Amino acid sequence: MLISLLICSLTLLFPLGHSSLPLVINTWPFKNATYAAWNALKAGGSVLDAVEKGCARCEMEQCDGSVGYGGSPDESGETTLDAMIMNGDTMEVGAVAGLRRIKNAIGVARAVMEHTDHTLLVGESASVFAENMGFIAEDLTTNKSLNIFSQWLKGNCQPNYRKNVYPDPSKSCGPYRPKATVARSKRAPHANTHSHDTIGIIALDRDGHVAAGTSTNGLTHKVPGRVGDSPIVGAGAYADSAAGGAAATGDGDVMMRFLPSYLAVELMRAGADPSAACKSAISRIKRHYSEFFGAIICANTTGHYGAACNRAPGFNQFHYMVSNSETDTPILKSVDCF
Ligand code: SD4
Repeated sequence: MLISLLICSLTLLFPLGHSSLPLVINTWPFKNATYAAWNALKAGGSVLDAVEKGCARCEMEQCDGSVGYGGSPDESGETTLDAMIMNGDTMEVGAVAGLRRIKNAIGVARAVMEHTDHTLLVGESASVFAENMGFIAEDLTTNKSLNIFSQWLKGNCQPNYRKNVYPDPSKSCGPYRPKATVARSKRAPHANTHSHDTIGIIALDRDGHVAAGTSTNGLTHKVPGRVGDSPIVGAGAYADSAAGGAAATGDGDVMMRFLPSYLAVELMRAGADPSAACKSAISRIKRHYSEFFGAIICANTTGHYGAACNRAPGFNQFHYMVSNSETDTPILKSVDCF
């Protein structure tokens, strides 16, 4: 009796048609974010609401220390945030990069989309915009981020994201001066699975409306002013209700050069299934950066989904979350990297 009631109410909420729609899929095992996005859809919210709520949950919970306040202090010790949201119906996008003092980066990204004609606001000016829109200004530093920063300073500022430079000999770190170029292969890789865990979400409703978004605090010890892939349209995420959605995670400095989310969506538009589209987007990067750290999730308009990741030292498998009308609850998925 209870089961039939449940099936009945689920059917009312999500009438049958596409068996696996609605769908929420997000990078990494950020289950509470999946719940938040899924519950937003179930409550009658839009796909944009789902993406926003999911990312915001991670920002609040500081998912893996890689999303939200108090993580990834830059070279000056400050945490800054990158986020974007895309409406696959209208192709509108709102994004922020290097956002200071505001915890709810995805909320500000949505405000950029809904209350300006712009696509991307950056740095201090993005924060002033957010404050003007009523977002609360707070210190994003925590004891944890202070500690990461001071440990790094004590270690002579290594590792960092500088290359081909000499530190000032009278100081433990910058200012830096250029030195002769060294081969790329001689540089220590700076990206690893511990410094990269951006949340990327794709949401589809039962009518096939698609939205996608991301939120991250970027890279630990990044050069202040550095913007990663996450707030860049087509790099961090992409959505088109005529084709599907994709979201990427990993070494944004490398990945953004290839617009992997855009590529994956275009491949799905051309008929590739989501797993193949994800794999092709990763392969394109791999050709140039065989050991890059990164992964991507993809979903098409019928609710089929997939993921792919590049095999890199210490990264053999990528975990992501899915919730759809078949599961009605977040399910952990994994894919072997290739
Ligand atoms: C960046 N891609 O800023 C982001 C970091 C990340 O999982 O974790 N992605 O490069």
